[in-house]
Amino acid sequence: MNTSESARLFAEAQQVIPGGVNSPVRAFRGVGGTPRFIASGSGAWMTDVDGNRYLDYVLSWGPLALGHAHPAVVAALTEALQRGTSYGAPTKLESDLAERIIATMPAVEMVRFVNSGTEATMSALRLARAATGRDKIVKFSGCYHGHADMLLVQAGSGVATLGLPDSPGVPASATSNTLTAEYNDLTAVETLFAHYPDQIAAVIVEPIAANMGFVMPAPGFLQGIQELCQNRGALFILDEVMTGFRVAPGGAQGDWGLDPDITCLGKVIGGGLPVGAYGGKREIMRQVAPAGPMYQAGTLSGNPLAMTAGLATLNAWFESGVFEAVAEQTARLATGIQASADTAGIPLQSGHAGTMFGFYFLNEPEVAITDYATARQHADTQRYADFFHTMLDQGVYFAPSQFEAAFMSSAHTDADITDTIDKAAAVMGEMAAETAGG
Ligand code: KE4
Repeated sequence: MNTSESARLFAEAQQVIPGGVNSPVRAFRGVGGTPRFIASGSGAWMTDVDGNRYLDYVLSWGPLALGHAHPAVVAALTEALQRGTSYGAPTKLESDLAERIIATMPAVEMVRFVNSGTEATMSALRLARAATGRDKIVKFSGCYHGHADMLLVQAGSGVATLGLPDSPGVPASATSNTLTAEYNDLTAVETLFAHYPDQIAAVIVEPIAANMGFVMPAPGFLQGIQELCQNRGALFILDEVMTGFRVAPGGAQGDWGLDPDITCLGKVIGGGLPVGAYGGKREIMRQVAPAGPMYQAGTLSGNPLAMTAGLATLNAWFESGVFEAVAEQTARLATGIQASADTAGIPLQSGHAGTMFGFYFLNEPEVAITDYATARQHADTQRYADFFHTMLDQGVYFAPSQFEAAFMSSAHTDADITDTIDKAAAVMGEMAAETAGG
């Protein structure tokens, strides 16, 4: 596959942008090789600057539920653009999208829009601290909630991909109130509450740990956190930036009967434009300025183009049968990849929920990845990298990191899924032959 233009542009970009990218995981450091510079996207496909086409299972890390350049999104944005790009004043669009989210997410009664998932979680934690008068927060190793100082502790996603020991530049004072536990370890959370009585403002958790790969919550884990928070006077913050509208139309909270005090959203609700949101119980959200004293602001928050793209995306996403069809495709692909590995005798652990999925190549059979410690211990990152590049060279684009999830769109076809499974089965077969050959 010719990638000379990507290589040239990457060399140029590294002279003017740190690492040549504007978000670390894009640099392919988790898998090696040259990141592909993308020229365009259409439907389920992207085309790079060398003219290579890729079936896209990253979908901008989740936002593109409808795939690239969906006609309804393009038409809505084209029309909105004629009226300008930003007003710095309220618009009906913001209320429309807020009402759409409130109508769908059971625990959300009021919403504030921001410009990224990072802003959403950072603001949610400030709100929890304001609402409780407490300072400590609990997060889970390997979970990623954006790059706010207090959350860059044992973070997932790009931090995990690069194997960074957290981040320089984050002063101890910024993380001294951040407590961590292993994902799926409810006892550890109970211990923290016992050790820090009346000091924990909130527990923030991803409903699915999809920034360390793809780890499902153990039965009772999320409900247990919710009950602990309720009983100990802390707020339960569900970070649905990735899972919201992807795990189920009403998010993980809708599907799994959760009742978080605050929900963080992003990605799909912006349809590929910069957006984030935090929302929750009315009496909590009313503490946010200017209704209340907790300050948070943003020049482009609720931007009319982002609101337009989000509304157009959710309108199409909620058309009858669309979500269910994409969820079926997701299940077929995830189970197809698993079956291919099982047939070839390649140790692999896959998971899927709604329209998102993931898989780990394992460094030994019969082990289970249930948290960040076991992910670091048992994920075979070299084999993932080999799989990634072999598939990429055949025009299939998975995440350039073992510690990321994958996504499906309504633009992917049955033939796309079948072709991906066939290609994956061939790669697994080659891996098995190499292993047998010594
Ligand atoms: P952003 O600030 O990147 O919009 O959102 C941060 C965030 C918060 N919460 C969850 C659960 C998230 O998954 C994210 C961001 N996700 C990563 C992908 N794993 C963003 C990709 C990137 O950093 O380039």
